[in-house]
Amino acid sequence: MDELLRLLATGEADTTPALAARLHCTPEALAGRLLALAAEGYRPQPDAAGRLSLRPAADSLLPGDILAGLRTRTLGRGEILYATEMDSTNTQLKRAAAERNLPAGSLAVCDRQTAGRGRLQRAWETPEPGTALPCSVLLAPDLPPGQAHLVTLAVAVAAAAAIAETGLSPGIKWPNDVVVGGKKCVGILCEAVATEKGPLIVAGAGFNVRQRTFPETIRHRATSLWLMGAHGADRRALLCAYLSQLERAMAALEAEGLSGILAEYTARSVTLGRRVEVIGATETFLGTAEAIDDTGALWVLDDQNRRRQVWSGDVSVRGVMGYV
Ligand code: BT5
Repeated sequence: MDELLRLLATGEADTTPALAARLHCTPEALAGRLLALAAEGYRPQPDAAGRLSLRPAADSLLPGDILAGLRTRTLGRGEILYATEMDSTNTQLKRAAAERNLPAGSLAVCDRQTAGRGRLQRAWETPEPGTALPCSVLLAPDLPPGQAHLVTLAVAVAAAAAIAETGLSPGIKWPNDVVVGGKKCVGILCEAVATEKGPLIVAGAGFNVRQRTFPETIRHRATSLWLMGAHGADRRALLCAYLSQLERAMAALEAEGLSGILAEYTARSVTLGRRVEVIGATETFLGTAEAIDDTGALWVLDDQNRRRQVWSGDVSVRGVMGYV
């Protein structure tokens, strides 16, 4: 990121003469650089003492504006890849991480995805520009071998906690759908990427923020924060809250394993205690969801009274996301 922009965003900026001296440029050159930033959409403003800092516009996802709102130590503080339109933030961040040495904590974010991806080759819809928050974070989790799949549960906890900060009451449908009012508000897709530093994880989350409507095919199971009543939800504020929550949840996961986040996860669960249909690769069965263990597996008491451990697959929960 441009050094002037970084100084303005992190509140280290000063008066224009002091800034020019710090950046070793003339006041005229500094004025030109400030104009160029304004043309990109940034709004540097002086305080009473003439010290310049960024005043982010509402809902702006410009990298400098994101940096100005961060309260994290590492997440969001690597590179920030931003474009109004991307095919998929996961695809872009995976490619960049594989091609160059991106620091962990790097972020990809856009206003609109043209080829957003769900699990199992399904599509993730973010058609209207500026209403959704598709974002991906590069993580280097310090976890024992075989536990990387737990990251997705930490992402769900963090996304739900960030939404709770808007005043709504989100739930988590096992393993990683975040729902509000029984409809899906966030989809999560974590993928591994091979880098020079070894395997890292790209944690993608698509938040539905300001959509007023959804395509016919998903209307019965999708919602947005706006539709649930959070009319003031701001995508940049939500992103910054999410990154703080993700840093906290990942630290707890790394320190204590799943038990570090399990109480919070189960408190938000809309799956436990409910009738479920488990759609596996080889069979489908009905039962009641009873527990989530510290490996992240779901335990279901099936209708033949057998306790069954479910590792993956799709689980429909009665009353949630259009399943009746
Ligand atoms: C997911 O898949 O829920 C994971 C979605 C991850 C999206 C993020 S956005 C940032 C990053 N970049 C990407 O390319 N992906 C990640 P799955 O559980 O397979 O759910 C997909 C299904 O959800 C679709 O088949 C639709 O039925 C439904 N769906 C599609 N778009 C939706 C939306 N905007 N809101 C709610 N449901 C949606």
